[in-house]
Amino acid sequence: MPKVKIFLALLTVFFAALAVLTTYNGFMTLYRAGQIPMQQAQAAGIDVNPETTFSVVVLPDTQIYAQYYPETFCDQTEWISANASRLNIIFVTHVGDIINRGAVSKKEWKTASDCMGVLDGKVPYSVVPGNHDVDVLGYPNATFNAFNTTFPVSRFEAYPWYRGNYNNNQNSYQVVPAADSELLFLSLEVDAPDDVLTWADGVLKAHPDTQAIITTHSYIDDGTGQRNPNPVFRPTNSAEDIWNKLIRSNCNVLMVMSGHFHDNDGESKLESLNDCGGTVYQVLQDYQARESGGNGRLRIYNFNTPTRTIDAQTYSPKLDQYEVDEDSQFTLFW
Ligand SMILES: [Ca+2]
Repeated sequence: MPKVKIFLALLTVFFAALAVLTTYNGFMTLYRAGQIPMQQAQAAGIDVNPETTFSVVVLPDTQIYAQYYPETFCDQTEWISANASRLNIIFVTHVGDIINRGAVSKKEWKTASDCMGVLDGKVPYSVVPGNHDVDVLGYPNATFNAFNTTFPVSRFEAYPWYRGNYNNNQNSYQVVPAADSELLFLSLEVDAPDDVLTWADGVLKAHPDTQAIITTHSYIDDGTGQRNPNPVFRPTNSAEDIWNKLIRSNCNVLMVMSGHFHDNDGESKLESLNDCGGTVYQVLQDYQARESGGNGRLRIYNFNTPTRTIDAQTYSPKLDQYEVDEDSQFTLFW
């Protein structure tokens, strides 16, 4: 009898193992075929397939961390660095308002340099000035010398993905491999003046077959859900102007990332048709008005090539928590 029991026990273990293996293999087959969203695969503990999937991380306004919670700022980039391989993070784009108090705050710039420096040589990234990243807060004294000293062109120009700049590093663009293609990232200084838009137009037109993601500090207002009709702090171009003068006619622009506004909960997205009838996703993420300046919340966009989906996730490395309501976790199509 004991032999029978042992046999039955072994048989049970065998079939249980077979069931697990079959389920796992089936899951993997579907995932590799692009039939399972990346976030479900991640939840199942499966690394992404770099041939078909990749991630872009957006760092929203870090100004409150730079002033009060420097460890939260570094938590963000250390988490990105630690997960760059697992999530195949191809690029990190900071939306501006990196620091809070302008040039009086050398300590904030040091924090910004140190925390963004975690990514140096590890993950390609861009920074762009917001209205707080000026030497003296407010117009007309706004210059960006401290920004350009902290994040000079020389900090990036040796990287093959850093392709160009305008007004020092206030405006820059990068091209990175993305699965079987490439993506172009274009960062534009807050309230971009006409000469900046002329430069940006040239960059986009020089890469007509490369999809582009633009980052600029002030764009979607979460109070209205629309593009801001006014510039933030100087008499140059508003978000609506940037849409009309630059984005709508350059049909390779896929997304626009922004921060700055936090009238509601700092999250909003707007879909607009460009002049070719294609959809442009314009997304706001800014958690600075939340507890502790946002607790390090960042936005992850998981691109899946076979399904042409972009799964957005909002995550706090500090709390190890995802925000999963509909304006924080959603799927786009590209
Ligand atoms: Ca939310």
